[in-house]
Amino acid sequence: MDVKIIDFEVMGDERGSLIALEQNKNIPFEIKRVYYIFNTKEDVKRGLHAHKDLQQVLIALSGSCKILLDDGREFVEFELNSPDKGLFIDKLIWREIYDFSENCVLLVLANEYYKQEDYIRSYQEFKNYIHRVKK
Ligand code: T46
Repeated sequence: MDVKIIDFEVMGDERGSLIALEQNKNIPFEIKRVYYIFNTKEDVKRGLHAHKDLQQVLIALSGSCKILLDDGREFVEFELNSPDKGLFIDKLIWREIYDFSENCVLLVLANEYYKQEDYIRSYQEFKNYIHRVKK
């Protein structure tokens, strides 16, 4: 599955820590959009969609959450709980995000502007779509 954890270099000194994110360096694409998810209520699931083209990197700047990824063949679950780890998610992967801690701030870097038409919001439609494009 085209997903991977990226370990960011922490530039720490006696004052604390700093991480720099740079497009086409430790972020494997050109960054066109940044958004963050916070104040997520208990027992809420976010995501529940796939993207036709979008690539993203997710970073839990604070707190934690879990992410289930599904490329139509296999499932993999990650827990994000550290600001020095990013989760790269390629296009055509169904995602569900849950178990947000109260203090979770999830930063997302994306390689494209927001486009509603890039979303596949039905799981059955996702399965049909990947069957068409991947055969
Ligand atoms: C993803 C997961 C990790 C915008 O207007 N611009 C934006 O860039 C985004 C991402 C969202 N919105 C609006 C659309 C909705 O009215 O913000 C509202 C909440 O978005 P959504 O329901 O898509 O949020 P999530 O958390 O289910 O999904 C988001 C991203 O949409 C998605 O690409 O992978 O975070």
